Amino acid sequence: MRSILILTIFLSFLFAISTVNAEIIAQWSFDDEDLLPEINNTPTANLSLSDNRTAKWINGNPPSGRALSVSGWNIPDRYLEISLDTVGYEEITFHFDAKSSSTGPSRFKIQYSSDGVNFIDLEGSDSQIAAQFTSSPMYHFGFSSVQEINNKPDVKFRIIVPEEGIGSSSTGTFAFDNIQIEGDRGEEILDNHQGLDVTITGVIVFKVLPRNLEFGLVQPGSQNNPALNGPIIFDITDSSTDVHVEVIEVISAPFNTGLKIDGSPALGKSWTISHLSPILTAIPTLDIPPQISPGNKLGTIVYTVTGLPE
Ligand SMILES: [Ca+2]
Repeated sequence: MRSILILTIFLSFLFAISTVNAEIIAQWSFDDEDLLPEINNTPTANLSLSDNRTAKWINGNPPSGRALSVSGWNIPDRYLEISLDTVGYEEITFHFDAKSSSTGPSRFKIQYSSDGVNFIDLEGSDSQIAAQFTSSPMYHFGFSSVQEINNKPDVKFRIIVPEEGIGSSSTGTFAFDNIQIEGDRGEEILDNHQGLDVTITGVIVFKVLPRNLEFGLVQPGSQNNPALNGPIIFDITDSSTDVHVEVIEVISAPFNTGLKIDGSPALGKSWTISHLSPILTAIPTLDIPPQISPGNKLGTIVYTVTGLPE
């Protein structure tokens, strides 16, 4: 007797994403009397001064260390500039300590660039400059509403003195210490609970293992993350017919676009398993889109399992 048996099977993947606390992307303490960052978690963090002005060094905050002191703020739109790579980071914050001398600048504002070329004033960043260092950080600016600087290779920040804030003398100074840029690095845990053991009218016995397929920690933007305890094992031992298995649907991000099996998109993958050679393995991997939002997510793969006519 010829028969076609169809079973739709739902395998649920539990996808957990947890966001860790802010971490330092780059930090400058100036205690070594240079412009190099003490902490640099990007390939490119750099600090420079506009208009070929030179760095000098004074007592820092605290005074046991050093601080950067710069003169020449009697001309508008001069700035200190930081460039860095924010790939992998979001919720960026920028903080520092600053003070000015009596003939130095009185006000600054913050500008940012998401492409390293075009600069925009950070809304609400116009600030009066203190006369002395106080408890750190003295100035704090958040960019949670400025998504375009997240996850970019060439982001720049400027502490710029506008015309209304310039100093009265070229010898007046603007001093900086403890410049720090932080961001959240989304970390993701993928955990798949799949367990199946189905017998269909005594003809097909179909198992999928492992019960818990884990992808471990994966980063936004990463590709081909392997399942740590893969592969997927299809087992039709004790079946009396060959079986055709096909992925007909992959539901919810990032699985719908990111799940691959044996190197190609999971959707549409199919296998014919002989009952004479009843175990077949397949390698699952997962791509994570760069902008995947943190949070717990649940995805589903829908298979059809068909007994082929004898
Ligand atoms: Ca310092």
